[in-house]
Amino acid sequence: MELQNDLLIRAAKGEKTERTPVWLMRQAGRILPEYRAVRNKLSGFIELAQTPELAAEVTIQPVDILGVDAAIIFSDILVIPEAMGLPYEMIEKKGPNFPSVISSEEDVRKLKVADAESDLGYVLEAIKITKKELNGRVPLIGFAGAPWTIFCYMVEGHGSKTFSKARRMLYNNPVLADELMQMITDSTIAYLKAQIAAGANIVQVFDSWAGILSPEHYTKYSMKYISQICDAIDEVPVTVFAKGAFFARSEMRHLNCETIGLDWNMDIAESRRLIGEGKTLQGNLDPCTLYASNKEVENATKKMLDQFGTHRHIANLGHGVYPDTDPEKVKVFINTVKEYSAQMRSA
Ligand code: 1CP
Repeated sequence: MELQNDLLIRAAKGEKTERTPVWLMRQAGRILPEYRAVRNKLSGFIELAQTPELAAEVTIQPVDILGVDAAIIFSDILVIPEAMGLPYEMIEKKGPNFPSVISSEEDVRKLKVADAESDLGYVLEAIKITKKELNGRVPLIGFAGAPWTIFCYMVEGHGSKTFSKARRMLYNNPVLADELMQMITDSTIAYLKAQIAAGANIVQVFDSWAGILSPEHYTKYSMKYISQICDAIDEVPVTVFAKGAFFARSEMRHLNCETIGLDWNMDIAESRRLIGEGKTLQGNLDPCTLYASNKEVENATKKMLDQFGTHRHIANLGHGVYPDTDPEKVKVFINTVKEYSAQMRSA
């Protein structure tokens, strides 16, 4: 199936585009009343994610309602630990929780490398249905968590400001930490390849907890495994979004990936200098900008576009859209990107 709108893919590859493509991290399943209507029919997030027809429906909603240039498959990064043998639950208004966590060698022995087809078939099925229903309108983004971020949840059991249990293991049992992260990496590579085989046109690796590691540990425990993933995926473009890893930007220049995501703390010109001309940059409007007036959203978006320029940029927020954001403000952001970035090219 040929894509009618392939702006995102072309921008990722560094090709010329008529305008800057735009999508939002966490665009599905957060802000739309249409999403909540679907979700309220079910017991919760997990049931929705595991019901391929409905997962496909909420994946496509932002394309129809917001006009984004890509869909991202409705799932979560935590399906990988579950597929490895560590199930999670999603607690309403609180987030994910793992009833058991990994703290010893014995715990790691009980895990396995995920088998994408048998353990994550429901995601692959959702991708196939989504692709059919999208019918080539926009590309579909597949995704996974970076091994370090997944490790954080498997060791800590839930979200945390410091993830000090996870970081403690890097000091107290680095051999075990490496062993677990290698298993996560092998599972993730198999999973991303299966997403691509099912129809994902591009994949993104989310390293949401990159910013809590020291630069030294980041290289040793996160980049090491992200590099393996980038090297293993050659079928489609790869995006790496490492939130808070401002200290690792020059190192990211060497990753075997097409796009680097920037969070809103990262200066655009400085990032371009550090990362070089060889990569596309994605981002990076402060998600809180969308609480401002329409005029302010428009101005901030234009300023961001001016800073990135017309080449090798994918417009996005600097992290996921916040759940209480007004979808109308999201539309102002999206429409401003579309109109202003086209104008920039004809000026
Ligand atoms: O666009 C989308 O929303 C699509 C699907 C998607 C994605 C890309 C979900 C659904 N989760 C994710 C990624 C994800 N999940 C990340 C990486 C991106 C980021 O940094 O935001 C992370 C860290 C998670 C883990 C997670 N899942 C959290 C954060 C917990 C913490 O430590 O603070 C939470 C709250 C979830 C739950 C979740 N995931 C997705 C949805 C729709 C929900 C809400 C669950 C519900 O509806 O009850």
